[in-house]
Amino acid sequence: MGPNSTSLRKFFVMFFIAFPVVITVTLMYPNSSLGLFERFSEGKEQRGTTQNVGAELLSGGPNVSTHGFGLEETVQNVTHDSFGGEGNNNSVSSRVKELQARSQNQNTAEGRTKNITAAEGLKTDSLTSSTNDSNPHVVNLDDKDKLLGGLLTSGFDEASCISRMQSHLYRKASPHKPSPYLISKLRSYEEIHRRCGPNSRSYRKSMIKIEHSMNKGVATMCKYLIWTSANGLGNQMIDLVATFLYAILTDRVLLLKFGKDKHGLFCEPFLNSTWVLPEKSLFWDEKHIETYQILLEKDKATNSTEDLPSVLFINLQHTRTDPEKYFHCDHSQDILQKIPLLIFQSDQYFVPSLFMNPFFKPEITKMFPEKDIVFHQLGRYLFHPSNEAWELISKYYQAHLAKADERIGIQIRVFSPATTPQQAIMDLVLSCTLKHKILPEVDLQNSASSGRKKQRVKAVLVASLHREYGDNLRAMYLKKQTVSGEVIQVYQPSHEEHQKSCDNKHNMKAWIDMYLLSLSDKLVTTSLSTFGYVAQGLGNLKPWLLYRLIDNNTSFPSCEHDFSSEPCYHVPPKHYCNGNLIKKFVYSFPNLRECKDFSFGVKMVNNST
Ligand SMILES: *[C@@H]1O[C@H](CO)[C@@H](O)[C@H](O)[C@H]1NC(C)=O
Ligand SMILES: *[C@@H]1O[C@H](CO)[C@@H](O)[C@H](O)[C@H]1NC(C)=O
Ligand SMILES: *[C@@H]1O[C@H](CO)[C@@H](O)[C@H](O)[C@H]1NC(C)=O
Ligand SMILES: *[C@@H]1O[C@H](CO)[C@@H](O)[C@H](O)[C@H]1NC(C)=O
Ligand SMILES: *[C@@H]1O[C@H](CO)[C@@H](O)[C@H](O)[C@H]1NC(C)=O
Ligand SMILES: *[C@@H]1O[C@H](CO)[C@@H](O)[C@H](O)[C@H]1NC(C)=O
Ligand SMILES: *[C@@H]1O[C@H](CO)[C@@H](O)[C@H](O)[C@H]1NC(C)=O
Ligand SMILES: *[C@@H]1O[C@H](CO)[C@@H](O)[C@H](O)[C@H]1NC(C)=O
Ligand SMILES: CC(=O)N[C@H]1CO[C@H](CO)[C@@H](O)[C@@H]1O
Repeated sequence: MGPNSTSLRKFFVMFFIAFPVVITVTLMYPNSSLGLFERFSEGKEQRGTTQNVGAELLSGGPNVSTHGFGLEETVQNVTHDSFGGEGNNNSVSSRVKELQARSQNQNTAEGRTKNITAAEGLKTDSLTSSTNDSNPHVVNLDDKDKLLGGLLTSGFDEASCISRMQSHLYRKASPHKPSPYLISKLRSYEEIHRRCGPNSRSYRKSMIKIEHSMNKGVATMCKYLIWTSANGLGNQMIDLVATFLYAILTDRVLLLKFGKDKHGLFCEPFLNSTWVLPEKSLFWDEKHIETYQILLEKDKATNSTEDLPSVLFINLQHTRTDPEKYFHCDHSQDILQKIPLLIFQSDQYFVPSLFMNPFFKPEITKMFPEKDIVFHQLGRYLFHPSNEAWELISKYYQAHLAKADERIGIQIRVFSPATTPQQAIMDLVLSCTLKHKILPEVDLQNSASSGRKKQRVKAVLVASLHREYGDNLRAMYLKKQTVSGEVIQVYQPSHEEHQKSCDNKHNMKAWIDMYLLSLSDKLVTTSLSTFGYVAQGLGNLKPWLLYRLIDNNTSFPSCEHDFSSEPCYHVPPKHYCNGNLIKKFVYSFPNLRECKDFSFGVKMVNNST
């Protein structure tokens, strides 16, 4: 263990004293937005949902005109548009055509060589108002950058997903190149998905076979993995990456049960196909489907894998009391491999459990020679903001963040608002950011003035359900100068007061917040928050993890710097495959390490030291 292990241990002693309190509080206030793992509670108040999100997003700081692209309008008028629907003459597709025409104009007018910085190049108007063909702001269309070093494939209709081609203009180039093996696995996955995915003949044939032999085994041309959602959007996204890795490892076609709450958030990631489970599929309904747990029991009792079902439901959710799932074990994987259709429900980043499997481990190692960037690679491969989301993200970025010298993301999640005074959280945030020089101290002698000429600007993006945190921080830096002479600008794109699930607009806001946070230079997140995990993973950022405050006791380090950008797997297996208890993960699995924000959790690291 590292030199900091003593202070770390203290940190966790505190944490686990606090732990039972969290659970008690969760039981006491089931309807507030508490919960151990980002459990999104259904907001009782629906007030916020009827507002025009676009306008709200763009009003984070100084007034910014919205160019009439409110989210309200776009979300309503998007059905399957961003999932590859065609021939839809609605406002979105016509706008996309317009954009396509413009981007072609730009390409021919400007050539492909000039430089662009996000700050200068993509002015707010470049996407929305009439584009000037002799515009000096140029898009660098080097394919290598655009395709993230080969991670993405070419051939997409660029206008259908503008973010896919523009994200590299907003994000620092990743120092982590995808390995040739990962690239080849992705290309062959795409091939399988095209061949076996919805609308293909193989899909129809295989599905008919499966549907007609639900409870008895059958061999099919193609195998499938259906993802179902659980918990909030952050949990869903980390789980989706893990599920996708499992699909690649097992040559299964990944299909998503995307409810209305997720329509219009993401582009299609797989060329010439869709990842959404067709509406007509029988498997939207999980009733009468055999479960993995029952299969395990049967297997134990009879020792035979003779009568396997052709559809199996597997729950890998985060319950700590469930019997061991043995999902990481060869024996289980041998059985699962024979079942043509698996339905997954999880809310966990279970990549480390795949790595614990001796068959998957060498594959994963070959795909990811750097083991701590699995999410960074697969997350950037899978998650591209839809055109509607991208419009809001890129405009917000250009209006507020692009011109700053440094961008700081602060994600504040209050797990137990009922017992945690706001001031205590504010103190925690300040203590962390000041101590680690993420933000400067205010100069108590001098009040704010614009004396100096060229001051360094730090833009702070606050993501929280509660607007007070952004407001307080902004007020603090408005009144006084900073000792460093830096100018601190504070923005908070959205605040919802309550977390909601099954709410499209709420998810859109959350996705925009996560994406904007991922564009930061430095990131401060709340321990255990999967929302933060997504941002850090996409952005290749090692976050400062705020202590997860549940009262106003501040006798612990306010935050710690994480050692990687990988999400934490909160509930790893507790047993070896022979049934013995795993006492110390790090000894048995040298490439796994305890998470800083949750000592029961693990994540992959490059080397075992
Ligand atoms: C910002 O907008 C508000 C109302 O939308 C208005 O009262 C205020 O004067 C505007 N401020 C600036 C600087 O334009
Ligand atoms: C879309 O609109 C164009 C003209 O605006 C029309 O020619 C075309 O048939 C329409 N397509 C659909 C699918 O409605
Ligand atoms: C692009 O801009 C960056 C930053 O200003 C600079 O370092 C780089 O050399 C420029 N590249 C070209 C091709 O001009
Ligand atoms: C286009 O850009 C040129 C050069 O910057 C400028 O002279 C012209 O007025 C611009 N036209 C429009 C419509 O913005
Ligand atoms: C994808 O579809 C387009 C249009 O049908 C086609 O031209 C292209 O070859 C396809 N790409 C692949 C890799 O199948
Ligand atoms: C199951 O198989 C193993 C080895 O194949 C054997 O040792 C064990 O006795 C069997 N158990 C049952 C219940 O048949
Ligand atoms: C927090 O501290 C204040 C004053 O120190 C105290 O009045 C309050 O009860 C404390 N709240 C909690 C939840 O411990
Ligand atoms: C804060 O927590 C520590 C460790 O549990 C405890 O020793 C201390 O008394 C607590 N302080 C307050 C004010 O509750
Ligand atoms: C811009 C646009 O097309 N808006 C339409 C969105 O859809 C509603 C009905 O669902 C229409 O009333 C709007 O005109």
